[in-house]
Amino acid sequence: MRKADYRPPAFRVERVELAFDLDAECTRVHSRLWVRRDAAAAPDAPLRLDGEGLSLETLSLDDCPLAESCYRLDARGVTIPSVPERFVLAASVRIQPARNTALLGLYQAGELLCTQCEPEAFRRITFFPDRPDVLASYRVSLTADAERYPVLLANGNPVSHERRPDGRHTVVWEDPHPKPSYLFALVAGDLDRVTDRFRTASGREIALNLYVHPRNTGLCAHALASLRRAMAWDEQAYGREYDLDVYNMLAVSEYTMGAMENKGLTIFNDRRVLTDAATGTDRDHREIEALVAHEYFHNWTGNRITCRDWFQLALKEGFTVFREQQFVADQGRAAVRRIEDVRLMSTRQFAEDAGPLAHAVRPDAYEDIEIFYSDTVYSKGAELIRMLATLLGPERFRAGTDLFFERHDGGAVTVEDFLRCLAEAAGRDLSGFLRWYDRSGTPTLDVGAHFEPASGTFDVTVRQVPPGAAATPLPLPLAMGLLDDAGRSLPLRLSGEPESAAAATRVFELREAQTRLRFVDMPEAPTPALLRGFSAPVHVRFDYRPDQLVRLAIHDPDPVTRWDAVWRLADTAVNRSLTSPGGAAVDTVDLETVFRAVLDRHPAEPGLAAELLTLPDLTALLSGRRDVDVAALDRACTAVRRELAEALRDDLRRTHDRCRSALGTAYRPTPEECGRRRLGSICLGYLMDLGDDDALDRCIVQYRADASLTETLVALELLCHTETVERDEALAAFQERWRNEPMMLDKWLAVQARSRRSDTVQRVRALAADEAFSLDQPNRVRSLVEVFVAENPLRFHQSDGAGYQFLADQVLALDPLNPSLAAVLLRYLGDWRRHEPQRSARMRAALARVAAADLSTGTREVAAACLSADARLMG
Ligand code: HT7
Ligand code: ZN
Repeated sequence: MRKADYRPPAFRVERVELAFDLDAECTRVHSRLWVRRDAAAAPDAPLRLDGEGLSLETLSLDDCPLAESCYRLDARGVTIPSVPERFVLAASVRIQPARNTALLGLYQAGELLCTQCEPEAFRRITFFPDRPDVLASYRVSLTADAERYPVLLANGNPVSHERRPDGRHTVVWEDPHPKPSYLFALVAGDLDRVTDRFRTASGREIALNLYVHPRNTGLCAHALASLRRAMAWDEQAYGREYDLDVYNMLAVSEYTMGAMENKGLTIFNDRRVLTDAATGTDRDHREIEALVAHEYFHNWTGNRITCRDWFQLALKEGFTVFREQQFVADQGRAAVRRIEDVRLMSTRQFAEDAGPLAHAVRPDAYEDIEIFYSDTVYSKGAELIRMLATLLGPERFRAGTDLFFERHDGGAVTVEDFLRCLAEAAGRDLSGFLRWYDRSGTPTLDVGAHFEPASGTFDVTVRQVPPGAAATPLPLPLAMGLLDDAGRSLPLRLSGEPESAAAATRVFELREAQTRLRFVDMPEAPTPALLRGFSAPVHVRFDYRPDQLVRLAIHDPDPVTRWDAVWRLADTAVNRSLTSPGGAAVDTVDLETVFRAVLDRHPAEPGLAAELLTLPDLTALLSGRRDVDVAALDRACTAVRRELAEALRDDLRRTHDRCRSALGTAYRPTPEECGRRRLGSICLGYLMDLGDDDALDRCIVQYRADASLTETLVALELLCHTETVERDEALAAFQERWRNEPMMLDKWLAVQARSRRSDTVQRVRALAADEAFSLDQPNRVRSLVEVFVAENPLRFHQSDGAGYQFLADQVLALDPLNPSLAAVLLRYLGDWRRHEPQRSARMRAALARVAAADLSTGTREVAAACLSADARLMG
């Protein structure tokens, strides 16, 4: 599929009526589609409907059954060569939810039946033009056994409920808002409902329902409270109200991704929505709040206004991630969330953009769109919207989004449509910005600076080096500041500007390949804080002196700049350690200075302090390097951590104690309390690197105190790296305690998958072979296999290649069952070129073994891209 080949649909579907006879073994779907030929289409254009894995029973046009000679059925759909201008097409098909292991379309999830249709799985439910630019209103009738499936849900508002004499019942739902087929959903099962209410700004009462397995009703309060906050926030920040009478959510255990924003019926992976004080960590609470909000925000960015085609995916995902980021920031987590986002960008997304799976935010072509649900589309997509918001300023950005919502409500649109609204509302030309969407790779800003003491001028030259062969520069906002030697902000004024222009942070719009900024009134050579807040998704190359980085890390008013300075110092220390002769002490004096200052100040900002003390891990260090020996890199990293822990032992112990004692007895996931727990955990981690008895005792005490799940799991994870009896006891106790709680056993699997111990691959293999583990359960696979390959680079890349073999085996076993998840996992073998020759060859061999098998389209596409000579995905 190529972006350039887009053609509007020849036929529109104005209304859809679906009647489901639900049964796990065999479900019958009767559809009636009100179809009309598009005015611009050729009068003899045939009708083509997508359909996969459907057993067609009957097909009729305007109530006349169609003979087999009147249509052509193939593996991907049906073609009816001759149809009138307007007609009603009715079809009856059979599908088998219980046999659907791909978890796409209608599938059996434990005792439930539920759906996942994005991006192209509605065609597994019935014949339809399954593309996002065909929008219709839906009426859905669900009939099922009343005892087995007492709850029957679909999109929209409920219309009627009728009991039948045969023990079955029928519920009808009507969704008045035209929607594309990927937003269709239904749910059937024996579910409990936990309810809440929300009154919109215009005074409408909305019923909020979270449907769960009856054992989980106590785990819903946090999600519902998060939803209410998100609804209120969207009204205030974007003027967007909810538009149905009910907002239903479902928590399901068998789900490949995190959640899906089906209109009025969001479906969540249960572990991404259910929690309470006993079973949820701080991170779970934080991520649930963000995901519930994300799915809710899709109601306008994605649902009311959708994408014209799947190349525009970043339009809904990038904008929605950006809105989610803004919401979380407004919940008192601005600094920590921004650092988390920048960390993701500068490790995972930059690596993706420089590796074999690099693609534009709006790719040019794909075979299977599912593999483009990537960090580039989601996170870089969000950064592009953030740049636009920065360039326009809050008022003009809001005027632009207001115009977008007003003009395109009910439409299926493109990135160009969005940019046009912003440009019109702001009265400026944004056409150059489109290049950001259509180009892959990360630009670099090469920055030079020169201070002239006699005139008090400071010249900063910024040269943009575009990625690859691209020549035209990309327009971007550069937010910057200058600090004096004492770390105070200096007012920034350019030569020729009035005094009133001076400000501590200025945003400069860079449009040219090279920009020169001459700052005046500088009392001394300042330290430049470049790219404050990560104002653009670029690399910044500037020859910082260590004392400048220390100054920025301690004093800059922008948390991201502080964090970035720490990472630059850490990178230098690790490089020094890598090249220093074996056993020689590593010089970490600069980092020690910063860490001391951060620890001194921590009561005011524990969450930020924790982020600043978190050094780049192996994955982050890997991303900017070539010819890497992971074991050597790990030794260098560990040497730096130990040196710091040795030098700061007392401060770390004191902070660990203080953080724990400052916590209240009742669990509260507030930013302050989460910050304290995180800071305490970071300190304990450094102390455990020393491997002394005091650290081990602290860890055991923390584990046994069981004060909060966050602290207990941190202690368990740290114990898991050790060869101690306490480790075995703690793991056994945790498993026994949570024997009947799959969500908790997932956490138990994950801590073992992260273990640094040399027997981890064998352990992970044994856990994968255990009967409690099943490839049918995406959450088990993610907790064990994905955590191992994504979060344990030391053991995944162990030199004998056992980690690679394990992953290849899992992908091969998984692909026939759940190709979406198999393709996600295979990506972790993609970056073989980055490693030293021996690992590189073993990694490539594992990849080639997978590629040689008979694979699903998406997995094959990933394998081919990772092995291809030019090492790039299309786009
Ligand atoms: N829009 C949703 C994407 C999604 C998905 C994609 C492919 C396969 C399965 C999937 N489940 C959900 C999620 C979101 O961004 O909110
Ligand atoms: Zn989304």
